[in-house]
Amino acid sequence: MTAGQLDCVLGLGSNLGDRLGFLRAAARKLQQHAQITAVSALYETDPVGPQQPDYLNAAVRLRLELSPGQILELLLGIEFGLGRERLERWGPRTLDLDLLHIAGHAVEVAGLVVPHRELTRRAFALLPLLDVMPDATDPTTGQRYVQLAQTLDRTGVRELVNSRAGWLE
Ligand code: A4P
Ligand code: MG
Repeated sequence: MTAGQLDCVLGLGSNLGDRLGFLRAAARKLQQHAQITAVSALYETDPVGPQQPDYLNAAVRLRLELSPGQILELLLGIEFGLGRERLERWGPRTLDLDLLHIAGHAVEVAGLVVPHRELTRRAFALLPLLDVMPDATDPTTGQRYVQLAQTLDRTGVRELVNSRAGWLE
């Protein structure tokens, strides 16, 4: 890592259409702007929120030279480009990209809160994050996420067999 680079984890989710295709397309677009240093397994997950189809969730770890605000803009641009329509809170979507965590940084600026507010309450976000950054800690409290994950309800979060090896390739 050089000065100015951020070590981030993004959460990816899709529950409409070709779910894996959307996750792959999003990761490829991210690769145009950043180096992906790790990719999680794929998880089939029961929806949290209104009734809707199951999600496919994953996480990628990125090293990039943008400010947090610029990262959010990049994510929103990719979501928009891949057909995301904003209809209801926590509702179904072709693609959801969340900035889950930035190593060593807590951020609260206009429209952006990192770590993601729901991260430690959601197994569908925290388990993929731990695949790509096993030693991640809360930047404010120093608490290890792996420890928080031990008491998290994992019901409805199913790791897909053999999905760690290269769904992105
Ligand atoms: N925003 C603030 N902080 C962040 C951040 N760290 N990362 C702002 C990304 N965005 C952040 O988010 C709304 C706004 O939050 C963004 O425009 C950004 O300015 P959104 O995802 O576009 O809106 P939303 O979906 O209506 O609400 P919300 O609360 O963000 O939804 P979530 O939390 O993204 O949850 N169930 C399963 N099993 N798997 C899922 O992936 N995802 C959701 C969506 C619901 N249920 C799910 C899943
Ligand atoms: Mg979101």
